[in-house]
Amino acid sequence: MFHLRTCAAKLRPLTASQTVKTFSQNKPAAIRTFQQIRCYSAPVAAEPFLSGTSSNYVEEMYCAWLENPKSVHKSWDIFFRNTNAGAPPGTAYQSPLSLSRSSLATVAHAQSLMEAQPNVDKLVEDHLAVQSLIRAYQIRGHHVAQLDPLGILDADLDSSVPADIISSTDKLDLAVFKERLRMLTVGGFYGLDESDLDKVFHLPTTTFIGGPESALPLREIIRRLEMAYCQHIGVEFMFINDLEQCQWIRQKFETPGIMQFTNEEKRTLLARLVRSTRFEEFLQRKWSSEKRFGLEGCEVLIPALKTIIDKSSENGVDYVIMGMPHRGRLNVLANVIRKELEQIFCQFDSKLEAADEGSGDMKYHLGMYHRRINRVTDRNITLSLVANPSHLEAADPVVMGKTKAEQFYCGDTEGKKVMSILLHGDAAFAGQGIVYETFHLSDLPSYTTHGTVHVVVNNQIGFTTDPRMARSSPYPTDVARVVNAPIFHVNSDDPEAVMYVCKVAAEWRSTFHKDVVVDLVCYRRNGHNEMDEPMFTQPLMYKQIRKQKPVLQKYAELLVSQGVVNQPEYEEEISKYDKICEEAFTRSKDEKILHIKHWLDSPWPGFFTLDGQPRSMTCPSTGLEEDVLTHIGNVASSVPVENFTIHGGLSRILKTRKELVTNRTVDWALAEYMAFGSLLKEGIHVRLSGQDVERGTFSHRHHVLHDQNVDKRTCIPMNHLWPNQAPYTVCNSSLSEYGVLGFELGFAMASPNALVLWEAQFGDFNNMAQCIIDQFICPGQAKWVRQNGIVLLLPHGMEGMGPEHSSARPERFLQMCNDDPDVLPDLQEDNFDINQLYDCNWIVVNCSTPGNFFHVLRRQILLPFRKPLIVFTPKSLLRHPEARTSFDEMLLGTHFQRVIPEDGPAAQNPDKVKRLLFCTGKVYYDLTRERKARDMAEQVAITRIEQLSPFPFDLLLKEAQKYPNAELAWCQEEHKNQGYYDYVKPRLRTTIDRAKPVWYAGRDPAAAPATGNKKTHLTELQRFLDTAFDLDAFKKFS
Ligand SMILES: Cc1ncc(C[n+]2csc(CCOP(=O)(O)OP(=O)(O)O)c2C)c(N)n1
Repeated sequence: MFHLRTCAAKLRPLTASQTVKTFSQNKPAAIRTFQQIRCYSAPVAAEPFLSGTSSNYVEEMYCAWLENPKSVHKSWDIFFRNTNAGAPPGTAYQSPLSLSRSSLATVAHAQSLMEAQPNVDKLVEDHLAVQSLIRAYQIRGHHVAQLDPLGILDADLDSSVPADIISSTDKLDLAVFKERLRMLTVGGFYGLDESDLDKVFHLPTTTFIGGPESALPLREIIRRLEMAYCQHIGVEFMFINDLEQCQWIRQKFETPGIMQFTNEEKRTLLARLVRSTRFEEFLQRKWSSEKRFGLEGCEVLIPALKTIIDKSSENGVDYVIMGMPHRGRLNVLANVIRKELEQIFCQFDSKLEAADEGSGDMKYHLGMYHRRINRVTDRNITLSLVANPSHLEAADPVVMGKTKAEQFYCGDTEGKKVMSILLHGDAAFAGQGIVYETFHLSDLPSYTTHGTVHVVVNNQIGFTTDPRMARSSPYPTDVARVVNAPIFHVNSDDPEAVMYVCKVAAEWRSTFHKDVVVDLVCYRRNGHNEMDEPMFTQPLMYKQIRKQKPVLQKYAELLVSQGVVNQPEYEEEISKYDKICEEAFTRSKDEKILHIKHWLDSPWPGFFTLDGQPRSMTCPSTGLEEDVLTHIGNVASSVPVENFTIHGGLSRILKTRKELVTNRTVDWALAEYMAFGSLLKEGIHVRLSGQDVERGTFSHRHHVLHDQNVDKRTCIPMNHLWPNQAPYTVCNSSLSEYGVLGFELGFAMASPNALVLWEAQFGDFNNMAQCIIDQFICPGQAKWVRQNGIVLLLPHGMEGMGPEHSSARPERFLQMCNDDPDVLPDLQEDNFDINQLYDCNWIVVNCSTPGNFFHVLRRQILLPFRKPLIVFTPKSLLRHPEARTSFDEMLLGTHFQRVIPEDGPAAQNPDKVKRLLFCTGKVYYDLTRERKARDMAEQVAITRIEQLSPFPFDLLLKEAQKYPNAELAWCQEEHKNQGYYDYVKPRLRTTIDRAKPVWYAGRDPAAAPATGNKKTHLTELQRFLDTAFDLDAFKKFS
């Protein structure tokens, strides 16, 4: 009644024609509008038979009548006409004089029953009861669907049958069924009588169970609902708040006889099951003591994925990017992606050596990329399986990011050509928060991939843990409900039901471009891996599993009994595939060496030589012509569109920028602008993503201007730089570090010709994305031979803001660098600096000037290879008057400075220098201020290490040698057990062959990154500055 009351209060009664007009005018926005106009005239609302539950039913009738008065029963037509004409409550209903809509005998029977019905209340109530019953099945039918192939577990962890569903869990037991019906009918839930079972009821427009019929006897209604919702498919969709989408799903599952397969399709399905099953059996025969995380118990996964791919290919998709965990990975590689079997088999040969770098345990983690013809559609299709760590679900956002990039670079703005499929285990899908974070990216404009098909291998166990101990939600898939994704649970021992839901899932994606979940409820025939004993922990389940006939055998028997195949044909199919495996096995023995580069998920054709080497080992100047700098500066300080009103505060910021450009200098924001803008000119796509990056957390960037007078009107000046420039993407992200960094990493995988940056709101939040950093960014190339040039911008610095916003944890990034602290490399080597970069696992910098920041960003793209770049970015330096760079240091011929040497009076008379302080980043400005205050410019030299890793041994050796009489000290503002000290000290000692000590000036060790007390912060700062400039400070230790 809520709708009725509120709408009736708000709206005056409309005539039928008025209302119809309103409805049809609103048609294009049908779904939302539908709900908005869901209102009756006041007299209807006052009808005595309208109660809470009846209102939905009558609303629906009313809406149908508005669209087409003939679509509803004559009695309703008269009723609505009368109420709209102002008939007083209780008088609008008239028994129909003639009911001529259907020629069906059943309907005629129903009509005669209706006409004979003296009591209109009873008529409405009975219809409402039937309506409620239908809705109950649509909402809760999946709870009683027969989903578990073992028949011992309830997929929703609940053995009870919802109170408003007539089915019993044991449908064969007629007595139970009758009892339940009796409870729900006679004086029970629905108020129907058992005799009503043969009465015919008009079907509402929200069901398709009637097929061509608009009315059915109750008994048949129940039977059809049972068929649609309570067999081997459980459809969860009624939470979707879009009527069109709900109708679409109802139509797909309720329409009688819709689940039909041709004999050809059945034979293809059988052949695919043969491959899936026999592949695992082959591996088991050949390597019985190897772990392979086999698919036994969910062999149907292979035909399921192939069906999704076939259907998507039919709908225009030509590139599918997949992510998956361990379970069945080899089978997917072999039978879905079609990796050569010998390449897979030779992974089991522990004696084979790898031709290239890459760590072990590869066969469950390596990726793959393969272009081929889809045999069903005869269209080209590219399949890519993204390499992943064992951290379950971590690859989800990476797959999404790569998919988005591939869509972006081929101009596929609606996801019609490129799509992603993500596979999950049930325990991981329910347990890992990254699943939720990834779902939340699915509908954001700069992150959407226009629908992912999720397939859950729901073997109802996680290693040894029972689902009842592993999740609090009924299904492992409930997380998908937050984005209104329909969820199709299906019993995996019914291959045809599986194929059907996979077809529907693929159609859903290509129709609505939204996520969808297929939950393959299955079992795991062996232990977690083949070496594992499952009976320790799941004895009864595994007793049942031992009795379970493999799905291939069951399906083959079914098809033989149906005459679709005969036994010899089936056996022939098996021996054909076994032979393929055997031959590949023989060939695999000829493989002498493993080529991990054959397992790349994202090859970059053209970027490397054919051998996979960089095309050169040099890096050109990262400087620019002056007119380019000036042009970018002018655009950055203007509003490049007409009639666009910006905020007054922003006008002042742009004015200051303009002054900087006039004075040929840049601050931090302008330096970034110059780097991005110039790369765009060179055809390099730039994408900056992260929380509030558009404006910049510290309000310094302002890459998106907002018209102060027109809602949502924005302008991105960076996209107005040059006529044929590459596009610039800047996007505020969802509040997820794990998800968004993973996404950007995936985006950066797709092409080497893009600068992809992720900025943390504050650097310390990078720990929320630790898994992406530890498992992908740091070791990605070493594990998977895959380069990636992602840039992490991590605001860092001790500004007295307390422990929560100070440290981006440089110590962690530095601790994971692969250079040896104790070995001095060959400094005479040609291109020493580039070689060092090529060998490192990532580059870590802390720039002290905007100009150097500009150079390092440009170098990232001008290098002939790709490495992740970690940049500790400043906060106070963004506005520091001394943190400025002249155009002169950014012109052609200039480079990124790995080290900025002292260039003041100390450098003029180096012999007189008593102390050489090494530092990095913003503390430099504190040090120079203090040195000036103490008038020690001749005694103390200060050298900045801008590139921390790879460590600039060569340049620092020169610096150390330049000041022969100076003590060496490392100065940092971070606590001693944090920051850079532990990384820098041994390397500096190696640089000078341990000839001198390297002293420390900085904060004491501490548990927290910073004090929460501003005064203590300043006291600590002063204390370490005192140490840095007290030339006797270290005497007591020497
Ligand atoms: C993030 C993470 N935590 C723990 C593990 C260890 N682990 C490997 S498989 C597994 C069970 C996974 O169960 P499920 O997701 O249901 O997949 P299944 O193995 O049953 O296919 C666990 C806990 C892991 N790989 N990743």
